[in-house]
Parts: sequence; C-alpha cells; structure tokens
Amino acid sequence: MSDFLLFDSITSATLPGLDSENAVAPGAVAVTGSHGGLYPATIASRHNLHAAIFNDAGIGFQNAGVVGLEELDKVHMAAAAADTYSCCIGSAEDTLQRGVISTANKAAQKAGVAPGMTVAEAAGLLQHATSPTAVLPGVTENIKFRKIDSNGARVVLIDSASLVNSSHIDQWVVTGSHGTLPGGDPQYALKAAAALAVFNDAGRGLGTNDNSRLPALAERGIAAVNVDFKSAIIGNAESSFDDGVISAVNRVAEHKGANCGTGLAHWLGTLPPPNDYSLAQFDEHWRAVDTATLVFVLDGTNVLLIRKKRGLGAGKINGPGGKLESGETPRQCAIREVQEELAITPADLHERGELRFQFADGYSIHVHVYVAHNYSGIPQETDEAVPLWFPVDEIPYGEMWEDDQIWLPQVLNRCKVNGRFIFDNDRMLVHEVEFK
Ligand code: 6OG
Repeated sequence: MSDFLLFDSITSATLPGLDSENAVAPGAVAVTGSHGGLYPATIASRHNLHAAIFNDAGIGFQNAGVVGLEELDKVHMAAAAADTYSCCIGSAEDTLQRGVISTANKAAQKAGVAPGMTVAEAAGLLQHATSPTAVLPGVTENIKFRKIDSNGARVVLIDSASLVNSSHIDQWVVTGSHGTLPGGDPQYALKAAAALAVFNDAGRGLGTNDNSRLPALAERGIAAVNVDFKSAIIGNAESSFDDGVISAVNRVAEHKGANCGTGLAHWLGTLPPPNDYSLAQFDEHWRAVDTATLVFVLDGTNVLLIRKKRGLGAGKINGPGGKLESGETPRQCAIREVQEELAITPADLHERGELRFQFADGYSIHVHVYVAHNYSGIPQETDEAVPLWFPVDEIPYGEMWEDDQIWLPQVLNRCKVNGRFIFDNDRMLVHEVEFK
C-alpha cells in the first residue's frame, strides 16, 4: 500500500472525494503516469490535489512535457516530473518504484525536491509542501477537424486520447497523448475502433516498446503511428498534425505505406480517405456531386408516386424527379422531370425544403423537394417510371428509400424540411432533420 494516490492517467482520477472539481484531498500527493503538460496539470489542480508527480515525456518540443509544472507554480501547487528514461510513462506504479526526478517547479523545490532524487523520496517531501493557494482555471479540451486537400480526408484532432468515443469509429484520430498503454493494459489502447490513430512518442523512454499502444491497436486492425516528441507538442493534436514527423509505425500502418521520418500530414494525404459517418461533414465546404429534385403531386388526399425504372434508386417507389441539367434552376428541373417521367405538367408548385445525402462510397446528392397541388395531362407510364396513386395515409414506405418515412408525412402536411443523411448503399446510417 502506498501513501500516495496512483493514477496511470490523471484523466481517470476518479477516487472517492476526488471525482468532483470541488472535492478536497488535503495532503494528497498524486504520482501519475501522465505527461506534465498543461491539460494533466490543470486536471491535477482542479481535483484539489496537494501536489503531483508527472512524467517529463522527454521534455520535448516547446518543453511541452513539463510546461504544466510552471503553470502550477501560478497557484503555488508543488509539482515535479520523472525522467522518461527512468520509468514507464503511463504507469504510476513504475514511476513510484523506479522514477528519478528530472524537473521540479519552484513550489516543489521549496519543499526540498531536486533533480536526481527518486520519485519515492520526492513524493514523501511533497506531502509537506505548502498547500496550493488556488485552483487553475479549467482548460477546454480541444476536439477539432481538418480536411486534407489532396484526398479530401477528414481528420479528427483530439488533444487527449481519453476523449475518444464511439463517434470516432472508422475515423482518423490524431491525438496529443503518449503512445504508451495507460497501466500497460491493451484494452486501454483506444476507446473506439477508429480507422487510424496517432500518438506522441513522448521521448521514447522506458516502456515505449513493451507497453506501446501501437501493437495493441494492430491486433484490432487499426493503423497507428507515433510522432516524434521533438517535432510536435505533446498534448496538442493540432501540433502533431501540422508538424509531426512519424517515429514509429505498427504493422497495419506499415502496410499503408507509413515510414519513420515522413511528415504525418504528408502520409495521411497519400491514403484513400476514411468513411465519414459524422454529420459534422455537412459544413460550409460540403458540395454535392449532383443536385436533383423530387416532386409530390397531390390530388385531394392522394399523392402521385412512381415505381422507378432506372437511375439512382431504380426499383424503389419514390416521387418523380431527377438531376439538374446545366443552366437549369431546381424549379425548372422539377417541372421537366415530371413531364419526362409521367407525361404531365405539374402546377401550383411549392418548394418544401432541401435534403442532403452523403453516401459512404463518396457519392453525394442535394435534393430540392416540391409539392404540386395541381397538374395538367394524364399520368402515363414512360421508359423511366410507372405512375402510382396512393392515399397520403397509405404511402408504401417499406418500398421506398429509408429516409422518406421521416420527412415525407410532414412535407405533405405543408412543412418545410431541412435534412442531412448518411447512407451506406441502401442503408441509412445517420440522419438529422428539421422542420419549419
Ligand atoms: P435520377 O437518377 O433519377 O436522380 N434520391 C432520393 N430520394 C429519396 N427519397 N431518398 C434518397 O435517399 C434519395 N437519393 C436520391 C433524387 C436521382 C433521384 O433520386 C432521388 C432524384 O429524384 C438516399 O436522375
């Protein structure tokens, strides 16, 4: 039993009394496997620890492995860091047993902590350090997105791997975290089955090879690489993406052409982009491959649909409509398509919103929806479609695209729809729909 609180990662500091920002742990000295950057230091402060010991992660680019210690001096919290070559980053136990101090902040120095001292000795001294006088302001942990120009791939940038969640399945995830397994346990390599993951090599100290996330992720089929701690700021995913140079690769990444010494962003730009199942991709940069229309002709309580003979969704029941021709407005396209597919001309045409569809294979279509309250002519079968009338409360949704049941009832009820959908072939994966 140790007198100290041991956290393989300070991000999982959830001991009783320590799991809320207002909790007080008087005299509690934490020995952690985390690097001593800003985010871990802030968490230590906000859990009201008395003092803390981190791993210096090789100190690295812009001293990122120990900048948190200086920050903690602002609130007079004593903190020190162990030399990454003396113990395994990510293991609190090993840090306590084998760690040797490389860096101590002013408050820790006042308590007698000095470089060269064992972590065990330093932790004992820190119990008698003066108490912090305040708590550091919270840092908002960053999750950002980047698009790579050369292949259109979307990259998720997450400063701390502890924030990876199920929304990152199949994504490319660049983290600022060290590439060692917290607690040496392979199940903590990554919290979601990303398609690709990036870590910081944190100085390549002890445990880097034995306790690496990279082989653990290869077992799960996930391509993973580390970036050199001298090229990128540990704890900062943006820095890894912008400046990181690859320093270690797992076998899945190697198959995908990853090489030590290559810039991370350059390598990512050579890969086919991942499937993107996140609605965040419908941002101002999203452009559909095709623009198209859908028209629902109403006659009293009946709606005119078609059995589609060709084109996208052939065999399904849908409204008439189709892709815009060059120079055409959506309204002109809507009228022309109904004329071509059913030999009638729709009238009293009302715009009823827009639908954006992204398919997993990269195809996308932006559809303008119309309702027509009148028409001239008699609907006829053509090369493209078979006309079918249905009462509006008996629409055969089972034979239609999966999204229709979500928005068509409201559209026929005079609402305007704004919808975003991600499809994998015929299967709707994600959707978001608003009505006005
Ligand atoms: P042509 O291949 O006929 O243009 N469309 C969809 N309609 C619904 N209701 N749901 C979808 O979910 C759709 N994707 C495409 C728009 C394509 C036609 O197919 C419609 C156009 O009317 C994925 O030229």
